[in-house]
Amino acid sequence: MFKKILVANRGEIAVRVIRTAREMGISTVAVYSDLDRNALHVRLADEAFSLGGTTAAESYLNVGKILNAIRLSGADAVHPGYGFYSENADFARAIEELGVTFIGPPPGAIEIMGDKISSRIAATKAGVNGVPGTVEVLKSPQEVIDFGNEHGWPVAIKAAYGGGGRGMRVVADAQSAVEALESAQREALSAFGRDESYLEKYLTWPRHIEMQIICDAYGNSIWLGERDCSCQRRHQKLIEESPAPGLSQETRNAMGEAAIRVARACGYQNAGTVEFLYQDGEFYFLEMNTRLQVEHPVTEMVTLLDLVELQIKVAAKEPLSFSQADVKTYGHAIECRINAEDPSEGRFIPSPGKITKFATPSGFGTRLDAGYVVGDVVSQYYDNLVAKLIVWGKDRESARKRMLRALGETEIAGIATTIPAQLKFLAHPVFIEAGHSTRWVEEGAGLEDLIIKTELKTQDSDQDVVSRSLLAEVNGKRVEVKLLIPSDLVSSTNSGTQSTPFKRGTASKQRSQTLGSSRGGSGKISVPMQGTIVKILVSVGDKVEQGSTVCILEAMKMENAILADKSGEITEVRVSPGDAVGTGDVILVIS
Ligand code: MV4
Repeated sequence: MFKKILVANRGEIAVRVIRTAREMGISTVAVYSDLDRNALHVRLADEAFSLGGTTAAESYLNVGKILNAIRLSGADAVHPGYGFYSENADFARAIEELGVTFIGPPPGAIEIMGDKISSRIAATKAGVNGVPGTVEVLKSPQEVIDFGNEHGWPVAIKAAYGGGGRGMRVVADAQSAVEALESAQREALSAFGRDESYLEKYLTWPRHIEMQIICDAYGNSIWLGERDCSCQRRHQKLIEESPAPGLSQETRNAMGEAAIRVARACGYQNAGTVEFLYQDGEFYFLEMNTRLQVEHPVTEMVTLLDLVELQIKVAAKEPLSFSQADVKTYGHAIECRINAEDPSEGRFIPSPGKITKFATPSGFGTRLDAGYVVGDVVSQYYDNLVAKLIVWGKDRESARKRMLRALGETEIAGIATTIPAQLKFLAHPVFIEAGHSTRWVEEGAGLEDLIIKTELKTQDSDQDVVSRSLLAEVNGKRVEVKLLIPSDLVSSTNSGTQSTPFKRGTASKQRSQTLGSSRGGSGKISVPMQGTIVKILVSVGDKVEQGSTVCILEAMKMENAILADKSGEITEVRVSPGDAVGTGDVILVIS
């Protein structure tokens, strides 16, 4: 078994992995960016290494720095969590070259499943049907038209190297084919650096059901039941549950066996998830996620298995200690992803900031996997997942009521969260009957009249720290120690000395956010949230139409289009790409 695991991630998933490692008697190593110097995952780990930097690219995604931390720490295994390095075959190979185990699948399996065309071919070879479609790279829009005429419209154009719906276009008819293909390829190229695309028949009201699997190094492959993730918005899941409501045991068994065949077809090891679309009683292979997923706890709650423990054991070449027949599920589990987003009017606007209050739920069947505690700052530079609330109940209705109760106990202040939307979904007749599909949140959940009145402290009201260098002798060895001291401590006890202020986050400003203020038609275009300007699409002198996109703002890994609130001429542009902006800042003016 491993002696020391380095967790190459942050937030709740790093915390999740550290907890199980500790229970197994394995020592843990955290890594952290400058902003996460005192984050929960750092506090919980046995040791921690600074990566420096602020953005994910400067810190967690800096391969050189991570590899250095692995070497310095002496870790014998690395857990990637999800996101970041979890589906990066080159990273997996690079650490194996250091003689360190990657707690995840073989790099070759990551590669087969990372390319959606090759994963469709692998599934087909294994006798598992994907959605009817093609397995060749699209060459011309005429192929889209021919496919639609033969199999019926609408048709989905998908990026072979895509994910999360990016590079995907739904084509309603032959007339739209040319433009749809161009825009799908443009998006895929800018997001993934390559634009190979293929076709599928587009299913109009599917549910998203995925099957958890675990495979060891000796050919034992076991499925652990499914999760229904149909309650999502723009490919961001909001509520997941297991089992999938209304799925027959016969279909579940068939889906489990199909998932195992897909896994075997790519030589899979470790934990993985095979995604299916389910419509009219039929399921179709969609893609395979070669990582531990955010929503894995719902499977843990109904199977009583610790998936991280299983991941660590199979990565250490232990055989699975149970068989398919031993896997039983009990009751029903539901997870809500508590994101730092304001769901008012169904818009889910990122809401970074300092958590000034965090009353956590507890009680029977109630689990909270959080990456933050009160006083922590949710930064605009990382994803917006604050915590996951998972409940277990003897059946779906008990779990649903328990989730309503537990969400009701949860009080978070300083940032807006998705909780008000989740309370609405869970109480909605369509959700209660499990009549929802992947389009429900956007089209039928009725969030238009949801207004959250919160006085938000909209900036990282993070304290400054001052840096002090001290000399120390450790066992006679001279070492220079850098102390990072909260500036309020320094000024009250030791004012007047020289200090170097380090600003963490952007300047502190407090302003209440008026959502939708840019719709007033004043021509003073302000940003609705803290973020970074990615692109400005207009220059002084340009004429714009009301509703056209003038600027792209990135916040919490999401790109947000800022629209012109009236037609007119651009008279001022106050920002440039790369600028950090705060809520309410006026970025350009239309006269
Ligand atoms: C589809 C589909 C309907 N028909 N493919 C979206 C992201 C990517 N993982 C695949 N996605 C979809 N592919 C066909 N042929 C509908 C979706 C889809 C979806 C899938 C899973 C979860 C949420 C979704 C939300 C919208 C669309």
